[in-house]
Amino acid sequence: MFCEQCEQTASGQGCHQWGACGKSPAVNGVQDLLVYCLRSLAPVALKAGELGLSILEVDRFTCESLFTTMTNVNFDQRYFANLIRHAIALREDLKVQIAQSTSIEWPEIADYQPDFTESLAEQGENLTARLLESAKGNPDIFALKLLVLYGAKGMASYAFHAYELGQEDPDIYQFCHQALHAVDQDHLTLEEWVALALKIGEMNLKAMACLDAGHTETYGHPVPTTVPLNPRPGKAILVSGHDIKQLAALLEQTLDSGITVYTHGELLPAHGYPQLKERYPHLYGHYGTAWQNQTRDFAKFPGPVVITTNCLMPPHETYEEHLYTVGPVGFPGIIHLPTLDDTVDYSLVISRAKTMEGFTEETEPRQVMTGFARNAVLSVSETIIDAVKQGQIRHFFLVGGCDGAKPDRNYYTEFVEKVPQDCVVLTLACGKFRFFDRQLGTIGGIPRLLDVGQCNDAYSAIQIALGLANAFEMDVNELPLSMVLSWYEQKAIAVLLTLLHLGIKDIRLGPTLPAFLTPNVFKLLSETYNLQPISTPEADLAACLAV
Ligand code: FS2
Ligand code: SF4
Repeated sequence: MFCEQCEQTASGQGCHQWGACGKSPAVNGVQDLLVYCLRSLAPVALKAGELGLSILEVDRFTCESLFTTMTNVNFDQRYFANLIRHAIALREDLKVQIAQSTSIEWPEIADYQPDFTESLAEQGENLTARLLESAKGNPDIFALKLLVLYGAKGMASYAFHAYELGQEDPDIYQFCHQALHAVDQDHLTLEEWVALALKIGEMNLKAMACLDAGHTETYGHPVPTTVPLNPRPGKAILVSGHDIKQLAALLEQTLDSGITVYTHGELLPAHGYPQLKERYPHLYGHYGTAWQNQTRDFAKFPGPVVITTNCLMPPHETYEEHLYTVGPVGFPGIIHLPTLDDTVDYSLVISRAKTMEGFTEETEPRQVMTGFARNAVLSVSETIIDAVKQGQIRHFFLVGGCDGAKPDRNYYTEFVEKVPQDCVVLTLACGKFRFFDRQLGTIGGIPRLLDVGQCNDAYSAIQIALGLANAFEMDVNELPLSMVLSWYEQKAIAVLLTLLHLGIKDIRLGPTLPAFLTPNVFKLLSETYNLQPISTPEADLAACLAV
């Protein structure tokens, strides 16, 4: 087994025996085989697109499939076996269609055929072993190939979410196939690989813009919203992951049921969407913190739990019988909810909630705020600009990104705690749960801690930065703004590439640097963008404020 795609990769050296995320070598093998089959589909899809054939199904399938191979999404071998079969079937069908208008000599990979009578996991492992062998001559190129592949997974996941909300861009799909096809190219130079990685950043910005449009056109622009952290007595359902459309579907199906719906993890920002707030009063509060604490949070929750996207951990026996997955998420033995007429049917979850105890007692009120997305922040940009000009706000920090179990992630908590009183912290994604309930007060009526949203809302944070730069009439790199980011999985890689594509400099990245980047590749990025690893909260704060 070989996997290096996330921050918790074993000993910073790659997972070779078993995934630190709980992924078995067998699941890793079928995931690798699926990615190989998507790579074999890519040149055929590109040709079909060139010929004007309809490939929307292939486009969507490719993005959803890539999403399933991301960290903490799906652990079910049978699910991957089905996707592998489907990838080959789609490819062969396209070839037949193409043959009707032209004759093509396909590259070897486009004729690859897995042997479904043998172990698919072993076949995937063998293909990855071949890829690793070929990398020995040039580790820097291999690092950039992985950067492109992992970045493409992140981009594909955003494109998938956007598609669910009715937003699609053929350019993103086409580029996704190009990026997958590139992994098989051995003639690209280092500079060309870097350019391709930055192109992922560019196309990921488009994918995130589509997703933002999907969210805001469907549910309205988020507004600042107070969210209770204390449960209220009554039957309860907990929804985790990022998928707001799935949350909305569950809310619709539980309307007038008397069941209270709580968000978990990255669904906290859902409370800020007007169309959800107004229509669904039973969308009440938030329960628990970041994904890596789910075994504790889910075990205590007195109702069923639905996971809509990453990050799923291997479930404990204390809650596995009332845990449910939807969409691309899966785990063997855990019920995957059926879809009827394009909508997930939550009746199993609802009936389970009715048989479980629910919350029985009032607890002391606690609350947090969310909903400071681009519209909310930029609508008060004049107040913000005045506060900066009058010296009330000295600096902005974007402290955002993923969370994880490693103790060195305490850096981010300490960093926020040490931010001086005359500075504002913008945050997003699940890393915020280390400090999201801190009472940091306000400056001239502006809260000092502003939750922009999920990791999926990185687009909103970028628009805030660009909007402020525009209002101040300066380059974004001249703003009194520092980005201190935490990464964990492949969406974070795609977002980092977007920030680099936008020319944003001086980003601090942690808690560790990606294991798959070689020192040479990182040096190249740091020389161009002054991308740097985090050091200590004190030293980094001082350096940011000295500029
Ligand atoms: Fe957090 Fe996990 Fe959001 Fe990442 S819930 S680390 O995959 O997507 O951020
Ligand atoms: Fe290891 Fe991360 Fe890959 Fe899981 S996803 S096997 S933890 S590198």
